[in-house]
Amino acid sequence: MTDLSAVKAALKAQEIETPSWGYGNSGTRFKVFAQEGVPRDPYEKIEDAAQVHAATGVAPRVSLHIPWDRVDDFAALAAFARERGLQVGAVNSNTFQDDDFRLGSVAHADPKVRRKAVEHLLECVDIMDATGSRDLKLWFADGTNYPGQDDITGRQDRLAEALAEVYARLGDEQRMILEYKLFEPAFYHTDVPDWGTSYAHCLKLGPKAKVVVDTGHHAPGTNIEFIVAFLLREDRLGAFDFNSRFYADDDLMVGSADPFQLFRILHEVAKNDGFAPGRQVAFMLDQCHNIEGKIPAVIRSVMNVQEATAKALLVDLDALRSAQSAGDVLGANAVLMDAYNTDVRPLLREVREEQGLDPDPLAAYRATGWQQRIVADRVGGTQAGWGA
Ligand code: AOS
Ligand code: ZN
Ligand code: ZN
Repeated sequence: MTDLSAVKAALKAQEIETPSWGYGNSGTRFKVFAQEGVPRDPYEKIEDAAQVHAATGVAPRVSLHIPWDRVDDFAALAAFARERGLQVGAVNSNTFQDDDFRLGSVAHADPKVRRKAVEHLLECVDIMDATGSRDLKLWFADGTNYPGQDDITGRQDRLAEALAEVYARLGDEQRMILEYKLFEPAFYHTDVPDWGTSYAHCLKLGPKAKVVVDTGHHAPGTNIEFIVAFLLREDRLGAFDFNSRFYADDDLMVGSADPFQLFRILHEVAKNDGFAPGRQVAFMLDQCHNIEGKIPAVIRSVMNVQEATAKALLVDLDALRSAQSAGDVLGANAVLMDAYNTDVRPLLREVREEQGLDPDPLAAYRATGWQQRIVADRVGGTQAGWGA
């Protein structure tokens, strides 16, 4: 039997990190639809993230992205966040939006370009020092478009050298978390295309280097929960970038395309003790809300993670293990499906009430009037967006 009070305690202790860029305008290469009330600077993004935390109670951290969130005084930005009950989460680097990085950044053939990329990553660690952030989150767009364009192994050597220099700069409590992605923007080969490549680099670097699993970064049909189970077993799962995809890196709301996959992933997390604070797995969103309202979409995403987590925590692990050891294929599968098919919404409403929160976070947000206020107040200036 599952212990319901332990499930509730785990749900109350869960922390989901939201991305600063999720509050800004975003789009596709076809069109960015500007929305009213969108933040004009990093301070306003933090104000919006604070609304998500106030409504849900489980979103106390916001990831920054440099240079999109560059400010003069990062310590002041972190203090502004703390005054609103938030901490600065991961610092995301950007080595993909500068003309110098056309042929790559840390894996580029030209040492001058590599130097520029490494200096940017080192600056991100300075920002971590100033904000108290624990995680340097690295995603590299590096790769090639055509066979023969560059030397694949040479690029691995350059990548490894750059990572080692940045790793050596990390403080004792800081980590480097390395994200992989199958393709895009490079279309022939990518320098960190899969979890195995990321894992191999992390192993060489040391224990402060861990892998980031972005749920939108795999080939169709990839068994993501296997990757999660493997990385947890090796203590190399650093973080999730949660989002949903139908085709490629769609960055849609987590749990919207395939809630069953999210449940299977979180079941592996629960079974392998990945929710324990000591495991230091960061549960981040990496999403872009191109056509839907941004703050409500982030709230909905947080709720989707909570629902999948609740179902994963409800799996009767004793019953599952005895069915597994008895070779009871259908019985074991039924244990999992029983948990997945449970309507956990009443349980989550109860959990929120026990935390002194509104049982309906979206209604709670609507009742604040924040949306009307930002639409009225945030006029003028340039609205922040993905890439701005
Ligand atoms: C890119 O595809 C990756 O998912 C990155 O994690 C992320 O979207 C980026 O760092 C935000 O710029
Ligand atoms: Zn990502
Ligand atoms: Zn992505």
